[in-house]
This record gives sequence, structure tokens and C-alpha cells, in this order.
Amino acid sequence: MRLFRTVEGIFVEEDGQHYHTGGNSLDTLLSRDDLPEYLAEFIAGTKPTTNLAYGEVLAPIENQEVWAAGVTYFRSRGARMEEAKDAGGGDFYDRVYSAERPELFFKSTASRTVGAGGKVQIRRDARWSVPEPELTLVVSPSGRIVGYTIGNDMSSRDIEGENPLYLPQAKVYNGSCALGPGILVTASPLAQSTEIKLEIERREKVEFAGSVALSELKRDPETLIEYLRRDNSFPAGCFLMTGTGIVPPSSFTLASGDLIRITIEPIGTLENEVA
Ligand code: DO4
Ligand code: MG
Repeated sequence: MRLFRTVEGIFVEEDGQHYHTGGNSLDTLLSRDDLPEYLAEFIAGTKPTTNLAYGEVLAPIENQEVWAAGVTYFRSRGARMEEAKDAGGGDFYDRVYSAERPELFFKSTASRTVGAGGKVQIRRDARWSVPEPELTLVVSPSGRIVGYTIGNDMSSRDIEGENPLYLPQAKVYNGSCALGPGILVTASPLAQSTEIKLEIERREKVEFAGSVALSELKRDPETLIEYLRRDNSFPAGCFLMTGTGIVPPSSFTLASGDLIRITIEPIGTLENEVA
């Protein structure tokens, strides 16, 4: 079952049929701990409506904060150690990879987030920018995972690598986050064999492609949420990006006009152009 936020309201999609959820906002729905069960019951008693036009889909976010975990894949640990070596950074990325406490940082709000088909941005003062394709947990106010979406944690690697204290500037700016296309609502965890795939197209040619399996994620999603919620509450629920396991080679930087395509099979494909 997938949930789409559109200009016409919130739709549930199942088996190719779409069901309009009436006056529900995403805030109302995501604040339900029983969302998977509630929506299953809702569609069982509702007639499908017209088909959903993809172009009408909006980012699946209202008053939720977006948070992110970092250095949760071995590949990310290596890439950060390399980019921060002149700043003496090798050690702390290695330490956070194996520490009990995960790296968690504030990533975005609705106003900085674009949906499928929207334009993500690279900072004007950055020279080295990459997309980070991340499985993103949809978390209810009480901390239950009620679904999954695809996230792009756009990052300025030169700013991040210069000094770890610059991380918020490397990560949080207008158009630095993409979420979507919709939310896969499910009470079951995703299979460990689930693949996250990234493709970057430039002038109609694939410039970079990579993939990683969820089994490579070092941290347990429930443990990441437990840390995030320590003395921290989310009345409208929240999104938690789980980190990247795909890093393009160091010679690669995004350019205006690039198309970024992130696919996680049961959720869909999140495609964005770089502004
Ligand atoms: O510590 C820097 C950020 C790491 C990150 O965003 C990731 O591993 O995905
Ligand atoms: Mg990331």
C-alpha cells in the first residue's frame, strides 16, 4: 500500500487502484501509530477513485522534521575518511562507524524538501556536490515505523570535508532534500535483499550508476529511532534517512541539468533534476 500526497489531496494506492482519503492531511495520517492497519481497513470499505496522474505528486511531508543518520555503511565511512584527511578527520569517522551511539543530524523541513520531479539544488559556494540515496523511515509520534520512502540527502562534500563543524552547512540549505515519490505503508520490515539503486544521467548518458543492498546497513533502524527519540519528541511524526552506501568516485561532482534517479523497488523511483 502506498500513500501519495497530491494537489488533489492524499491518495492510497493498492494493486493499481487509488483511493482518496477525503479531508485527511498527511499530518493527521502520520500521527497515527496504527497507520498500516487503519489504511487497510479504510480501502476495504471505500470505492477506488480515478487514476493518479504522476505529475501531480507532491513531496510526502507537511509538519514533519527530516533527520538523517550518517556513516552507517562501510562505503560511507571510507569516503568521509578520505575527504576529511587534511582536516584530521579520518579518526572520528572511523570511530563513529563502530561506536554504540550513531551519528544523527537534523536534515530538513518541508520548505527545503522537494518531491519527485522537483529540482534539487547544489550550494553556490560548494565545489563538490553529490546526491546521497537513502532508505528513509517514516516514524509515528510514538516511534513506530509506519512506512518507508526514498530520500536524497544532497551533500556538499568539500564543505563537509573541510571541517566536521561545517556539517549543517554541507547538509541543510534550500533544495537540499528530496523525498518521495510516495510512502510505502507497511508494518513489516523491508527484506535485507532490498536494493537501493542510484543512476545519474548527464546529457542523456549515464554518468554514474551504483547500488547497495540493505543488508550492508550497519545499524538497526529501530535502534536509530530509539537514539533519535531520546529526550526528543515529534508530535507530527518524522522522517529518518538511514545513510548512504553509494558514493560516486571522488572525481565526480553534480552539475546543473543532471538527472538523479533513486530506485528502491517496493517504494518506487525518486527522480529529480539538479537546478
Ligand atoms: O558525517 C557525515 C554525513 C554522513 C552521511 O550523510 C551519510 O553517511 O549518509
Ligand atoms: Mg547521508
